[in-house]
Amino acid sequence: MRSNRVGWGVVLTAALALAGAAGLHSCAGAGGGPGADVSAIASERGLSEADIVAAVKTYQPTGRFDEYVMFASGGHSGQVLVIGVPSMRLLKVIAAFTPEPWQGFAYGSQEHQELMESAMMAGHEIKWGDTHHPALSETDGDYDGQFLFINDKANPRIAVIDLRDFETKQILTNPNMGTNHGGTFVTPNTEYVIEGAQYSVPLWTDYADVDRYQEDYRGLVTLWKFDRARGRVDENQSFSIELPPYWHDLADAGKGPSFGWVFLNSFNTEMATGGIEDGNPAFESGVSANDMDYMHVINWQKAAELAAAGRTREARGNQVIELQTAIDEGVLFFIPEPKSPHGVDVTPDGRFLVVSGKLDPNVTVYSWEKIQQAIADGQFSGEDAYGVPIIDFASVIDGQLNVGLGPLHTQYDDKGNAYTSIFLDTKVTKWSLDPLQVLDQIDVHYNVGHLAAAEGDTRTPDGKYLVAMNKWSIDRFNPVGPLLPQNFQLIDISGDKMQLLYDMPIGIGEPHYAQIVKADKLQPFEYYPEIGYSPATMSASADAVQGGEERVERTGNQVDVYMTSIRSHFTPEYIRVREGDRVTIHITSLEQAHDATHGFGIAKYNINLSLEAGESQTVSFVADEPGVFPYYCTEFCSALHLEMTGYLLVEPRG
Ligand code: RUQ
Ligand code: CUA
Repeated sequence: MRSNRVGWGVVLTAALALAGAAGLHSCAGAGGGPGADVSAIASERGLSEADIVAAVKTYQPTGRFDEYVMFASGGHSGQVLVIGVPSMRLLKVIAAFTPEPWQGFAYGSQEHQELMESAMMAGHEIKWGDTHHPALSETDGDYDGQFLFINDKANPRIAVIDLRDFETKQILTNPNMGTNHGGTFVTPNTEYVIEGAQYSVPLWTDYADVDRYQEDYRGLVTLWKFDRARGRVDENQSFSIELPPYWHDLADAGKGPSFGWVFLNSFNTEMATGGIEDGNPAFESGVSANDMDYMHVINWQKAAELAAAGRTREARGNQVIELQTAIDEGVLFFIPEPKSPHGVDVTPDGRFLVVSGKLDPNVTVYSWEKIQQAIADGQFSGEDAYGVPIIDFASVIDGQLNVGLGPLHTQYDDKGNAYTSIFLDTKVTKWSLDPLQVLDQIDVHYNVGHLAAAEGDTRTPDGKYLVAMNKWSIDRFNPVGPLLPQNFQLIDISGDKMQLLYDMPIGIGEPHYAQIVKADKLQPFEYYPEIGYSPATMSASADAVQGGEERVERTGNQVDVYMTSIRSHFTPEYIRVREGDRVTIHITSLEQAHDATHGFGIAKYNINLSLEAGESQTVSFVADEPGVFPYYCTEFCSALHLEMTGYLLVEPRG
């Protein structure tokens, strides 16, 4: 049994001082019961001094809100996780790409059916996504709390989520990519949402074998024009830029002095095509043969002008600036970067870019001033096989710093420091930008991917908290079979030394990146602002049903049911139809109370809606199975919730 009897005086003093500061009463014996004596409990549970401090820093008494909210991707669950910081309580899983029954997402409503149809790719309705990088909308380089974007790497798509109701409003498909990864990132006023491809595929022809790789395969970056007033991307004003057939990784948008530019990492500049079965080098060695890959430096403002002027070529319905045009017009430049990079992270002041090459122990800091100068002077050290000018590496480097083996991704605090995740050493390294030096390191458990610091990729980071998003958890939690949760570790970065505060298991998918926003920037609805509101349009629904207007209308074999829900009944309570009828239920929640949600599930018909207060939805189906099917409210909404039910009666034909 572990015990730590050292330093109890200090701990108790600290705990009591904190309790006192919070205006609470806390003293041994007060109120009696086993909860009263902190030192006895800590000693019995084998908690160290650091454990108690960590507990005091993260515990939220009931009813107290977190200071920050983290939006984390859900990996191949296809969703977005919403987590309170510092308590690390899971607040919500937003259905982004994958059907989700609790939210009634894609379980029968016409609105979601239309969304899923708009999100089809290659003729398939896709029931999953691989979400990697969430991006909060920004104003002047700071999160504004209005919208969230997220990519689906697997099926190159982007989802637009409105943070008034935390629901997905739009899914954009990219017909010219095989997969994406350099997304989503936004420009500083959310002018554009950036989506970079990952694995190159043929661009101008529908099919080409890999032996035509260098001729026909291409990389691509798409800039989706965001219309903030509509809360939607405007596809007609969006465009792409053709890139050489390298593979592309993460991106970031410049800000401050580097406003107007996008930086995009690449790997496989070798253009290896794998095929070990044909005697070629395997992908993993072929794509990392060279010491350097190319950071892509892209002038998006110039590109937008070209697109507006029609200097594009159409590919599968999208406008694409051809590679040669991008070169001729000074839209695209390369700078060598240590091979197989992951993150490229612009510093808060926009003056430097930090790149981590996973196979190099250094972070490389590029100076935007020097890059700009090299471009202005036309100082290039050569060009790649496609004619893209290459800026000399040594001339634009501010410095390199050894931060450990396998650096991946960097975030910033409010004191001029940077934090880099170190995958192979399974650590986080804290370092200062000026002078370039390592300040601290902390072990994480295990194999950290991205980091997210409080507002840590904005113009004004907050410091305070950092979350290490670890891929493996191994021995951190109770065993749950061979598939284990990922491990989010909350780290206090307010002092000189980083302190580990909390481990949060993530038992749904594998998150990649996250962003942490000050909670008071979010202004979500408490309920939909009027009865009969459609989340699909964020306006009053033409299908809304007011109380007293409930009815059933039949035209031939079309049956329209105008239904309402309010604690604790559906009106009507019977839906009588005949086998083969097309049944359309227009259903409105008459509630206007905070948290008064009703579900609407129909047995055996694979239908379940979530009707938040004031919401209107429509569900339409063919009553193809005769019989008696109860419908009921799937939310425990009231004492008479079990009684909130009705019958769908489908009379057999003939
Ligand atoms: S990724 S760590 Cu898309 Cu960076 Cu996974
Ligand atoms: Cu409404 Cu349960």
